[in-house]
Amino acid sequence: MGKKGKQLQGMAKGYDFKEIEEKWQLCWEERKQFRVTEDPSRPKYYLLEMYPYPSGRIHMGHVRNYSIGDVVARYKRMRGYNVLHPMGWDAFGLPAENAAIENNIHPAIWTEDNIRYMRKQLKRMGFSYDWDRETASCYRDYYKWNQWFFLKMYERGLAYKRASSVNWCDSCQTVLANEQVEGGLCWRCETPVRQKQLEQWFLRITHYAEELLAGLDKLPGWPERVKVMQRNWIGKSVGVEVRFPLASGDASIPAFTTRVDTLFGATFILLSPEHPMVQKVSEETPQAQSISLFLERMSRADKISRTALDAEKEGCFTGSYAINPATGEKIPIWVANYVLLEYGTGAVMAVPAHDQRDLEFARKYDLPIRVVVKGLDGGPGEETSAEAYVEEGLLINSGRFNGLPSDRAREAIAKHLEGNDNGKRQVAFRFRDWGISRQRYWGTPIPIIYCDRCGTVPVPYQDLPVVLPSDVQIVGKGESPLGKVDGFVQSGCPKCSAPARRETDTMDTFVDSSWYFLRFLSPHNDLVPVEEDAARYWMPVDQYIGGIEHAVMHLLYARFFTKFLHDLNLIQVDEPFTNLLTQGMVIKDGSKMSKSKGNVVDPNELLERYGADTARLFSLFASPPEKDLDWSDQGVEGSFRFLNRIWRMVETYQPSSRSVDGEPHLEELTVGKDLFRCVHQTIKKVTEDIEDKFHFNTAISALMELVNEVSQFDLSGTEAERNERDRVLKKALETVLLLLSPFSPHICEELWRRMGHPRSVFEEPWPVYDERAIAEEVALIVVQINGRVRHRLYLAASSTEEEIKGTVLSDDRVKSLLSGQEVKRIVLVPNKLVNIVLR
Ligand code: ANZ
Ligand code: ZN
Repeated sequence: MGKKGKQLQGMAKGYDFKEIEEKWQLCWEERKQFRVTEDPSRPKYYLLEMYPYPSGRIHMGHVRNYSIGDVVARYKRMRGYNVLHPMGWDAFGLPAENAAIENNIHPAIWTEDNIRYMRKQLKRMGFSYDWDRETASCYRDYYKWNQWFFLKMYERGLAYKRASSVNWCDSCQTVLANEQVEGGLCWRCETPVRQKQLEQWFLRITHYAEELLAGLDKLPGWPERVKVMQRNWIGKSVGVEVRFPLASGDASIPAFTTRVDTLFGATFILLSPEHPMVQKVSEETPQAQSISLFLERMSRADKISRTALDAEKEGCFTGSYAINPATGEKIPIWVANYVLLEYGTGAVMAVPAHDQRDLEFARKYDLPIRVVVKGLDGGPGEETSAEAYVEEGLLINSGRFNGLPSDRAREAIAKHLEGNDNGKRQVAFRFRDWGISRQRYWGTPIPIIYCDRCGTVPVPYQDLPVVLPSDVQIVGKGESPLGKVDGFVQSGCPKCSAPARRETDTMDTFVDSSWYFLRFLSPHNDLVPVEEDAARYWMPVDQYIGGIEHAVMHLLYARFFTKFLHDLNLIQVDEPFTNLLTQGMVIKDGSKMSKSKGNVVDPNELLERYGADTARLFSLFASPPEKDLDWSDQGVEGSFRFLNRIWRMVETYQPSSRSVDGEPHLEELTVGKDLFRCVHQTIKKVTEDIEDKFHFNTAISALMELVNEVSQFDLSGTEAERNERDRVLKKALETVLLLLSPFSPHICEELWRRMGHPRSVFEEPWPVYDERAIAEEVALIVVQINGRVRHRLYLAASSTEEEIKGTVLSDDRVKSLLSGQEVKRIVLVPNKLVNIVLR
């Protein structure tokens, strides 16, 4: 603490950033400079950064994320795009409720206070948002549409309720998604997670499984690793569902396998402890007692550690048998800890010779092991070893399928099973439907009413929104807080008007963030969630920027919602984000900045001491956006010094007495060519670095080099030379300001005006470079016509004879001199002279 206090104290010496930044923020705001509307005459660019949770104050991660986005937004505007750059608040969620419990403050007030404070902070950073589009997901005109989408899904069978075992945190008293369980612990409070059965609402994201997979192939602008994570999460497997009749003959157990080629080696069946058949196959057997003890124990174990690859395999015999449809043998049915109810059919045909987990299980309980695949090159033979042979190979011990390679055997056995009605080809997905029920207050009420007579009744559309009541006691214990608000729970049945009960669960807040990018397009329209014309114009998001921690859930849910809204004909696109940038973390002293590590730098301190322009510049300069950013006090100090240097340079710049208006041209220059070349090289470099994957750090380096050149520039000479040099210098200074303006907007805006420009620097076009000026070596070509010197041209020294002739003949001046006369021949002295001989 003491260290931090010493380093970030008082105001740094230098230009008066405070006054300048306030001045321009106010000006931009009053002029509503970044407000946009649909304009078909201009190309659109939708730039979006992940909207923040209003936790209280912004952190360095926000500063970085939003600085990256703001460079792109300002740059694209200067390139002539109509840029939509909105900001809002992911305002529902648990911390508001925790604050309510701890500090006895209402979540709505806590959230509103936080939003007010963080909005001020973002404005102090000078981000160029269209603030007129600001919205927050806790507003009823926002969450009304969550409810509307839910009802649309419900009508189509895409929202449904079922009992399911959920991850439960006793401390947060809430259901956790699998992804919110880290190593068996709650991601927020690190309490061990346990399993609990609850009636839950689900969204049928699996309905879109194939589309969500296929869509990834149409997203070249996404990082490969994010696509890989999504593919793995979806987890598509192609296999066969094999039917194993019970030996008792009165039912059968389907089991999903990707290795039906090993069917002859299936020597026992495994059921998940939660499998509905367990009861039936174990009752009235001598094992009934031990099975119920085993199930009891399993219900207390958490699923994640139970099914971990290295977890001890545990099981219990049910006392019943099934028939292997390939061999006709009776094989025992066991219950095993590592079989999941939710995957495939919740039952496994165990092939211990070729599956490592089954092998460990068979060894432990002394169950038969039969090798049915051997390596192509002979490989392991009939003997089993410590390791299961999991590779493909040639079939043995498999009756008439012997000798077939695994892939062909899978085909043949699948066909055979299908012919006898003993199985069917199946595709299984590892990911599950999205459980959205939360037993929480601060979220979107699920618009459902339960009536004793009519059952589950959706709230009619005209009754939306189901408003979250504000008079609520939040104690953090027991059932959903809404359940205790009588005025909310008691309601009339929309169908029969009898007294009925409202659903008291609220929605997962990931529902809010699954479509907020659409709400920004028409945030104040109360009749539709998103206006069709606005969506047609703005969608898809051209560039999305956010943290890698959202690679799976948020981005998958947003893609799911987009596909659903596309199918509702609300929007044309079926993928929301064309390009995705996942920025790295902010690191200090070797670990991620976090409260628990005590290595947090508060952006406020940075703003106080150095100002927004320095904070932005540092976070962009310190590393490329996708990499982690290592915090360094010297780096901040260096960025500040750089801005001060520019400040002094422009402030001390005195235009020479003669007018220096107009762009200098390469052709006319006799002095100052090196700086002129450097200016154009820098334009090229900065432009390409921004365009090409946002290499802001190298762009800023190039600007620093240009500033160096400027500071060493010699203005002496004859009056004519001084004037010429002065024009180059002015061009250089202006270019620095234009190129730097997306990074450090306030200082550039101020200096731009001080140089005498009436317009905002952000209304200027982005500078373009002259291809000839950046060629490393430039040659002066004297153009003669019939032996008389008529013109001079600069050309890249590396130009070929053909290029030189082409450039000379297409030069406007030369063309007018020739005025259509026929050229007899051209005499060329490379890099020196072109003589055009006319007839
Ligand atoms: C027999 C077999 C033999 C299998 C063999 C594998 C190797 P992927 O590829 O991830 O889709 N399985 C099926 N349902 C399961 C469940 N509910 N819980 C745990 N395991 C389950 O995995 C498919 C394989 O996982 C299936 O293929 C099945 O084991 C197992 F040499 O069937 B296999
Ligand atoms: Zn009713």
